[in-house]
Amino acid sequence: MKYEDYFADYLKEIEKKLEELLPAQTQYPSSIHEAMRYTVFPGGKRFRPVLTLAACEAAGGRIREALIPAVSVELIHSYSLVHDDLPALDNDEMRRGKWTCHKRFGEAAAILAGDGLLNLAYEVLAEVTPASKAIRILAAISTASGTCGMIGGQVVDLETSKKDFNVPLLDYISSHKTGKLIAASAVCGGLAAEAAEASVRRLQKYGEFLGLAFQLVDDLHDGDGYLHLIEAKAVVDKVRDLIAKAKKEIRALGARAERLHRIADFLLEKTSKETHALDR
Ligand code: GRG
Repeated sequence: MKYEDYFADYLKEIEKKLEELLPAQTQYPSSIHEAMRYTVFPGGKRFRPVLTLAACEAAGGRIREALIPAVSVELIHSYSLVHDDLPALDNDEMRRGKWTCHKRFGEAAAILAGDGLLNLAYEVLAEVTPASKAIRILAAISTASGTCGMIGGQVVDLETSKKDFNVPLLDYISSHKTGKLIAASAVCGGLAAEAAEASVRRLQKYGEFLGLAFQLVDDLHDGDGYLHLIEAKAVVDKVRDLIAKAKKEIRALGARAERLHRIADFLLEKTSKETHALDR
């Protein structure tokens, strides 16, 4: 079964919540709300919020308890893409088959739309109850997105010249730039379910292994990153090893973690597809 079909129920709830929480395009000042909505809809895979919902179920919670945190991580992800596409960073013109936010609305508007999405991510978390739960989720997301997380990874990536890249450094960059927010997505599901500390730690480890694997698969797709340093086969072996470790971490959560296993399997299937593409 395809990812979109297997997670159709999650995806429907995520779209509904995003639609509900993003200010209407007509809301004054409408230009920024238009740019924010342009960025979020239509979305990509919604990998991170799907992960949050699956982690919540794996920890014994109901998905409605994790919807706000799930949407919050997607908003952070969306802001990071808008800012990463800017001329000062990656200078990309296209994303998800359409103009990037700054190409469509101009640089100033894209900077502000990214800022708007980032702030909205935390604003919506204020609705989580009880407040003690909201604070733990907020701490997990903000730490993962900050300078010792996603932004830190991006900084090291920017500051490293091509000749200085090596595998340990790339592991740092990938596990921070990409892995931290993915790990936080899983952790937030556990926190939303008010899971025991041991389960939250398992979700964290699972998310870290999965997050690094996610970046490696992205590199296989783009022919970038690790592929400049090691053979494609070694990248694939590394992904397999990370996925095996991720799955092992959640074994103790039992049958409720079925969908977390499926997420890992989907990433593995994508790896096989990318490898076949490289072989051609
Ligand atoms: C905060 C200025 C600033 C930058 C943050 C992490 C980051 C830097 C930007 C994100 C851009 C990027 C290329 C990250 C690598 C992770 C990655 C593969 C992102 C694409 O995520 P997908 O595949 O995208 O989940 P969709 O389109 O499915 O949402």
